[in-house]
Amino acid sequence: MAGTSPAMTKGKAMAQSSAQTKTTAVPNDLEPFWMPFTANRSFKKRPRMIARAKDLYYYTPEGRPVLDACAGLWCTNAGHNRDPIVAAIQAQAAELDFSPTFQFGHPKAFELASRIAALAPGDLDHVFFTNSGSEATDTALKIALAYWNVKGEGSRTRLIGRERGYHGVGFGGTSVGGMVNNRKFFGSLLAGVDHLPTTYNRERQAFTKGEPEWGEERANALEDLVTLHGANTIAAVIVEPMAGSTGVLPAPKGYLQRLRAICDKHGILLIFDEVITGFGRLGTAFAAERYGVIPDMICFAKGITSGSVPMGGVIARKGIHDAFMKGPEHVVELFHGYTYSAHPLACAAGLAALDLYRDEKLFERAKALEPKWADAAMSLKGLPNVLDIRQVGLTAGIDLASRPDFVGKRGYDAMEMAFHDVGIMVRGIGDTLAVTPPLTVSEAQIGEIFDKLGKIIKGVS
Ligand code: PXG
Repeated sequence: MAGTSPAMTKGKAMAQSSAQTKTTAVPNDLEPFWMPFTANRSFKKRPRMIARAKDLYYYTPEGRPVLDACAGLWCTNAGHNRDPIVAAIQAQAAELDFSPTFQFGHPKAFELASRIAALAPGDLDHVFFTNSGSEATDTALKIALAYWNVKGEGSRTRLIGRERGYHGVGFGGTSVGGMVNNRKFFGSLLAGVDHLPTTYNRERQAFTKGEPEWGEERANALEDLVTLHGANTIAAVIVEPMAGSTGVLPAPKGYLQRLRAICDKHGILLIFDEVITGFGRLGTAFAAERYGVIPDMICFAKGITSGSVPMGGVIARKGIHDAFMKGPEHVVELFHGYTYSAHPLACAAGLAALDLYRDEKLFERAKALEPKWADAAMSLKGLPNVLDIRQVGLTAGIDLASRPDFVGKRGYDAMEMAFHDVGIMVRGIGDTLAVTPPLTVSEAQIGEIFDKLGKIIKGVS
């Protein structure tokens, strides 16, 4: 188990105390930074400022510890500022800061691609690197469209997402995404897509641990879209095996299997967006493994470097990659890529993170902790305003009743109170609280997380 050897405990204690005792100056002018996905005016009136981190803890500029129950933004799966990752980034910066991966290469890019391919299921064996999850989903959608072109089926142009899905903020990901606030201002470029219905149904599944029994048949909506549009116009379906950004919506039992079967029947590509579920979040390297379903492409990001350096990517099945490998050999096969695809610092961080996941058996650890985590999450049932609790892997979503005045206000109040008064970071997504700690979380910390959440939920009642 991570963090149990005496040497590590001592090292940890030293690192934590230096993180705690240090103080950091905060700039006077907070105005110029237009913060992403943030209520800027509220934040700047009462900032939630973070200066340092180690393992499960953030530290404010004054050195106050804040328990990170979110793994950053679902990304620091190995915990914060892990020594081997820090050392790998430092060494890489000193050795090779940048080299292009357009027409040139550096060794760690190939090494990392091999390591990721080895973790992926079935014949998903080629990795295209990006710098974020948004770029990963846009890349997968573009590969899907290009694939049908090179296969001579250029009429397959329609992309299908799902209501309450989140696939980042590029135009492709926004188009297939299913969150109204992320779409409603950006209408004109969001054409040529359709959406499956959400699988969430509170009446049928409230307070279910893990995958709900109800909802498999929601996959049949894909058959309806095939009837409406014709299979030969549909390029791909993209879904998150567990919808994270809309508050932890686990796939119903059998749903992903049924989606795979319908895609196979009609020759439609199936893309799993595993930006959150990849790298151990659900107790396996990828959620595809948990469900025994092999998609045609997997999008990843976040956990690949344990959040330390931006990186994302797409893992494609051999047949998809190979379809592009034809024509004159000096010609570029896919006109797509980013200056920083497979950036050396990200590759070094990725290799070090994968070593940690393997050496500390963190995916297995997440799996072993899941029953305890699920019980702890469900212990909040019955507290004021708790309408539903969902859980899968090391994630939990807690729906609170909205305040009568404003939707999202109770969730916002809870996040503020958590940070300022209780010393824990939780995500407020509207009135849903999402918790998803590093996979190194201890059983005692699981207890602490849900104890603190209980206090917060009572505090905002
Ligand atoms: N796909 C999925 C499934 C995601 O969760 C992205 C794509 C986009 O990744 P980038 O790296 O471009 O942000 C994400 C991102 C939240 C939250 O609290 C979730 C994400 C990002 C920010 C906040 O729900 N996921």
